[in-house]
Amino acid sequence: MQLDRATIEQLAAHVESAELEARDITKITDDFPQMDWEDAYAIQDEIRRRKEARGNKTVGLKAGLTSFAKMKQMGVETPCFGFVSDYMARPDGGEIKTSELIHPKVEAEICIVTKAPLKGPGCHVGTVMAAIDFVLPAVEIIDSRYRDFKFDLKSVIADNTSASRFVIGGRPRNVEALDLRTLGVVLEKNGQIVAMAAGAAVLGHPAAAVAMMANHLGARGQEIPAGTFIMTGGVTEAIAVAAGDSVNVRFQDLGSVSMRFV
Ligand code: OOG
Ligand code: MG
Repeated sequence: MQLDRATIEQLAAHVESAELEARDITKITDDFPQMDWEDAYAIQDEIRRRKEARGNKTVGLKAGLTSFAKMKQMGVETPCFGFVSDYMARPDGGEIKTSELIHPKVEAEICIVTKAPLKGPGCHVGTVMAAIDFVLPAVEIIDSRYRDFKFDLKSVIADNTSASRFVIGGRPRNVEALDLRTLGVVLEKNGQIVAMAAGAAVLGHPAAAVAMMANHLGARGQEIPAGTFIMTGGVTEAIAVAAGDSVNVRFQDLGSVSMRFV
């Protein structure tokens, strides 16, 4: 680690306030170029601690930048990991208030809930498949706190990987009934198809994103408990939305997820 504890806490407060007040900030690596990966995750952990201390429950984990489309869009080459809190959840078919957000984008994500703990190192697609209780679809609304949605990987990790809102919809299915690689996803905005992909867009298999997450957490002495909701990352590039937009995502075999931005 390059940053001391006081700086980690100060940066966590800085980035989290930007989230809660919906105002953008310059990316933190501009001011702390020496920041390393451990610092970045330590800032994210401190944001999580702040939210939990305030009474917000952590209700899921997320992998980000797991598809080539997303990596290309954001100019990075490595996935990253974050969490989602209870207050970020919105109902399927509901409204998302853009006044609470800076410059939201939507992403279609194949999600799982685990029925057994996953502890890296050594997790792979097989380990993950054996630990999946069921699969369900979601839309993540990401909202980078960084100006013009421009960042580097360390800054975005410190910003809890742009986590902002999420909508779970469709219907849960047993993993045996699905082929997660060929599962098709069609993203519509205002009735027009704007992006589509299949599950394999995520690291060749969405379970690979979960394996990578388990190995990442294992290296930090943590495990993914049974019963964890995990978002495996946007299958296509993220689509910008504004007040007045409607989004509907159709997931093969899993139903659809929709929302309206107001
Ligand atoms: C980082 C978060 C990416 C995903 O699913 O790829 C993410 C970002 O692009 O702002 O959640
Ligand atoms: Mg995402």
